Amino acid sequence: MATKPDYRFSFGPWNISEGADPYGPPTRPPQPFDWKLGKLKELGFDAMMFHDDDAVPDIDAKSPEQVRKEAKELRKKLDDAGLIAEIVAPRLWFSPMTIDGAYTSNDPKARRYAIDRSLQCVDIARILKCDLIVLWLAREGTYLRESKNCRRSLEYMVKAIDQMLDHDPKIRIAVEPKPNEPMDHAYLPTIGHALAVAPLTRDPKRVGCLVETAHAILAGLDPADEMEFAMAMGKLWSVHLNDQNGLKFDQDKPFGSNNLRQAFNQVRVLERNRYGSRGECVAFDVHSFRSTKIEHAVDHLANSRSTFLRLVHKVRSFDEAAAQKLIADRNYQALDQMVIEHLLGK
Ligand code: XLS
Ligand code: MG
Repeated sequence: MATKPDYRFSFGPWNISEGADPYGPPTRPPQPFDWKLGKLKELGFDAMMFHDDDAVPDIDAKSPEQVRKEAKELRKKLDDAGLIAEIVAPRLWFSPMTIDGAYTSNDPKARRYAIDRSLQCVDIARILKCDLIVLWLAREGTYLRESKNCRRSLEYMVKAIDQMLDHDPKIRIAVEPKPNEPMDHAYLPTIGHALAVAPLTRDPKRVGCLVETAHAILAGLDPADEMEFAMAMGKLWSVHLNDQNGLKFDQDKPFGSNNLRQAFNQVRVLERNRYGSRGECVAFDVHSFRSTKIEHAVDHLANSRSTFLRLVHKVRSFDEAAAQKLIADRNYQALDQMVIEHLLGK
């Protein structure tokens, strides 16, 4: 059997957070970027994910020259640490310009702002030697059904993606769908929607997707199936592994925290499709529980990675031949128990 890829791991600066929620203030002091980078290295991760304003804080207040200068300084910092930038994502949901949406806002000035900022994000990615832009389309949806038009919104999103593709012939775009929150309904809620956009763009082979576990669960879908559907099309360019306990606020729990069997099945599809062998990273989009003390502020990241690696071992030691026999005999009762026993271990 061919050797399976070793995995490269990443997380973003926002994954070391301060514990604030809509009902209460932070519970941990903020940590500077260099501290986070140091922890990433210390924990044995290989790459960092960035929003444009993680790379260049306060980006809207800076001149294009200043933005480029700071991006170059960051690149040096990453080079010196032997780390890479996995993705860069335009944070289009924070600005007062995007209150009513970014690419799909009803205000043409807001749409222009969103596109300009996205093109600048592509420039930053190029400086960071990164060719993957992630689009979490947080505000591309509606609070009120009658306020927007789905067909027109789709055209706006395609137009925005086309401009990014034009701006840099090497850049690839991975859409990260989420069905709701902050919007009532998002225009690209699932992987099927995200991938249906690709052929509408001017370079479909450069448009793919990123599956986040919690987002698939919030859409009522199975994250492993979402991942394998995308991989069947050669379109899964990153994953945000985490966990989510049913249909409630976005929890970003540690990987495997809520449903170990669902986590096992995600690792299983990644393994059998040789995810990672084309340079894809395994990213954890996880957050600490609000109750976490500062001395444990990165444990959720270390734990997610460790659970992932344990599950890789579980996948590789699963008796596939025995499973196939049970499948041929339609004995799913025994197959079910076999999976449970395997996860429980000796
Ligand atoms: C949403 C994330 C978000 C994207 C990248 O799940 O936390 O930041 O992953 O933009
Ligand atoms: Mg995410």
